[in-house]
Amino acid sequence: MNFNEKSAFMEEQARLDEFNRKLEAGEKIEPKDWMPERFRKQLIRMMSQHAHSEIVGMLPEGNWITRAPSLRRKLILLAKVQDEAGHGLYLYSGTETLGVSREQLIEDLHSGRAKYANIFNYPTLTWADIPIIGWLVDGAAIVNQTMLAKSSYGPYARANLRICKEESFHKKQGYEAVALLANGTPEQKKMVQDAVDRWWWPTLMMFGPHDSNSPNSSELINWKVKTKTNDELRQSFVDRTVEEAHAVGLTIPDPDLKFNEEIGHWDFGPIDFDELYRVVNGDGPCNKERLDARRSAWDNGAWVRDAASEYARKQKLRTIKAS
Ligand code: BYC
Repeated sequence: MNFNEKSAFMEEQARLDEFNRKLEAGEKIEPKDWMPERFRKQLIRMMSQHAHSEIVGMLPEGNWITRAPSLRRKLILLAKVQDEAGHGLYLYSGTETLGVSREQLIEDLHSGRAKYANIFNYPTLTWADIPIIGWLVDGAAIVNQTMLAKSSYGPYARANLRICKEESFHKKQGYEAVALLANGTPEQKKMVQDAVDRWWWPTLMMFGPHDSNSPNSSELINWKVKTKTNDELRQSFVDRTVEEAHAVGLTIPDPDLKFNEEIGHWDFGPIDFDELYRVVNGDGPCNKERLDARRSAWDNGAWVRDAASEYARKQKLRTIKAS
């Protein structure tokens, strides 16, 4: 090693030591801080998948805005779907701090290269699916994102903190509407139980594969991007949700569900991870419909993006002329 190589190596080592010191001390890594390339890549992967999930997640619910059963429910649903768009924007902005452009991320989604949460590839068949998404899907997201709000990457942690505040309203409105249906007419009870039966297992899949099959977890946990494992979070979701289901007289569609007195947790049956991988890799009930809807929204919105950038260009020219 010559002198230049040796000093470059020592500089790199000093940067890595500082990065590790910050993680160890519980300090956040910020966009201008040095970070290992692999850390940056892992964050881009995870944050962009999260951003895509929020945006694609607007579609199954958006589908019911015109058919909400009352003005109150329509207002709530409109506000919720709009919140999800906002979450996508915080997360795309956060991902851009890592040096990747939003256009590239959107292109990855539209070309089918990027992943997004499995759950949004299932159809919303009846009105009861909307409260169930609020209760189960947003409920699962809160468990996961409360942990991510403590993530070691500053912009991701702050985005999740804000998202969780809104998600907690989403879950509450969902559970309130679920409770109403569960205590309603026999038809309403049947409709909401059918929705629980269809959404329960895909919701458990949202937490990802078991820890023993999760290739990214240990690295993310070492870097404190994730502070809990997929299985720990899934168990915490099951424990709180089973109690909520029983409180309103709903049944969880799992014959193996049983409270384990010894460990103080609910044991549950095996998850069909083949289904998770099938859906994530493009073969779910609605993958094609979701991507088609995203692409056509992007194409139809081209004139808005053009008008906005032309306006910004003219404003800039005016400012230059005035100065
Ligand atoms: N869906 O090594 P693993 C919302 C992939 S939206 C799809 O355990 P990791 C809402 C995984 O990406 C909130 N793919 O990965 C919006 C990886 O593939 P690659 C959505 C999944 O990263 C609108 C491979 O499987 N929340 O709340 O350690 C309306 C191996 O997995 C899934 C987030 O996005 C899945 N479920 O852990 C209503 C949270 N699971 O990339 C509500 C942010 C696994 O290596 N993300 N995969 O090819 C995370 O917390 C983590 O990335 C995961 C996976 C827990 C999802």
